[in-house]
Amino acid sequence: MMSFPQGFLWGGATAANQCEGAWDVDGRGPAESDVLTGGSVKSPRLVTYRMPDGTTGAVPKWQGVPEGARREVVDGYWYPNHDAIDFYHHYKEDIALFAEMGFKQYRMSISWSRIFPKGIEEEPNQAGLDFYRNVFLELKKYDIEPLVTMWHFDTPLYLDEELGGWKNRAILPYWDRYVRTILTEYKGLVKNWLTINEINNTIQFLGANKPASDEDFQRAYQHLHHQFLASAHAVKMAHEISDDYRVGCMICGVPHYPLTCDPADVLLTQRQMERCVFYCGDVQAKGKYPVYAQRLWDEHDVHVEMEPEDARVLAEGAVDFYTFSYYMTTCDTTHEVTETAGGNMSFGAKNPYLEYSDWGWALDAMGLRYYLEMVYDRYEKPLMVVENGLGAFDTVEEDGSIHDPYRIDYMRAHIEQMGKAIDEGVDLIGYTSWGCIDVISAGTGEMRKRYGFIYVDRDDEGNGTFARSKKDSFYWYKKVIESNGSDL
Ligand code: P53
Repeated sequence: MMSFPQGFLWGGATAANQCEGAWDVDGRGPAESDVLTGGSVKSPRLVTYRMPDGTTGAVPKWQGVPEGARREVVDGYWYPNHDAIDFYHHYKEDIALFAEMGFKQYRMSISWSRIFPKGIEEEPNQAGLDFYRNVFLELKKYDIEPLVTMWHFDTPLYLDEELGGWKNRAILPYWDRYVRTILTEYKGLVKNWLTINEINNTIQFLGANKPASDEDFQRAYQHLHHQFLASAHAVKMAHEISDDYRVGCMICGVPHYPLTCDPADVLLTQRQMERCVFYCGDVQAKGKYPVYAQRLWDEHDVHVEMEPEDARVLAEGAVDFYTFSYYMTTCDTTHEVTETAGGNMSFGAKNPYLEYSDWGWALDAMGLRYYLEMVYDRYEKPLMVVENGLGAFDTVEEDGSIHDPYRIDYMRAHIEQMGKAIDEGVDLIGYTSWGCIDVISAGTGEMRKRYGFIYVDRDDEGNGTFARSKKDSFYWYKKVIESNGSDL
């Protein structure tokens, strides 16, 4: 029998840049997510820019803009995050729907540039602070615990352009000011925080779209070192500011499997896990670089610049709990790859034992149990699954109903596997499915890649009323929460 503990934190997750919209409202400054166009599984999202001579252009996100270009919002492109699903003006209605499903926890993020529009201001933007205070007060009405991500793919564009973002250690004082501000401001309203969303994406996806040079690796590992410090600072400040605060890391949990039992494939897989997944979680959960880090750096002649005090800072900034997103698994091989997964953000060889989503993501519920047991053995810290779900096309019937048995099947299978991991002793304390209300896809910028229990009337051309409606999965998830995971 599945045994979710009393007080298990059932809920859903979103991110500011993918749901709020109101990108230039009430003093908010542009973020890096605001210069991204819409895309699809076949055509990548572009980042738009302006050259010194005034001409404009766009390149795939992973390619990097030309020398001398400044990323900017320019005419003639579609920026889906600008309006997103307009949560900024619908949060009361949306939170009421979350409460109707019985949410115990709602994972959301704060948009840094709503609080510090450029990132460099001395004083925060009051309207931005007020917005999140109102959201937290609304959640409190229904006893929904917020789980708040400090950074979810949305560095203020100004900081990114002027300083080079996370590549530059000089970002840290600005980060510290932002984090101290929100930790002070929301004391008493929030208990659980996450620092950097899917921190390992910087290294796990490096080289996936185009071959990476040693300089690319140098930049990626340096960027991560600064994010590790930022995360450690946040943990330390949180503990100083309130005894109620707990801070977690957030890892993109894509387990790697060897495609064959050739020992060379097994060794390759272990090394891929180290680079893509464990490297970040180890530093954040154990408070120090793992032994294999030196090998990873040496492979690309990387020299991470560190200050003498950094080791102490990392040690003092180990997280209280470990969280991760879980969507898929991937396969590694030293042999010739005959069939690839071929999706967006899903790479490697195709697993013949698994089905794939319409976006090429491997559907693998048992992989979630594998991952939970593996990371619990490794860290022995409380775990939360803070993203999981099926991005799918939904159809609205003539009577307005939305039948999504595929989503229910996906989630049922994953929740079953979580129950089994708990039965084996894993200290799993929460589950927030991704995009509990339909949001803009991070990978493709699409609206039609939907994850929600709640449907939002909005399409990829910007048509729609933003009206919310309940899918079949809404009623199903309500029942799951009501029965604490026993009625699936
Ligand atoms: P979308 C890649 C692989 C796995 C998860 O993704 C990823 C990514 C980056 O796109 O992102 C996380 O919207 C991320 C969310 C995102 C969600 O997964 O591409 O934390 O912001 O929306 C789902 O389908």
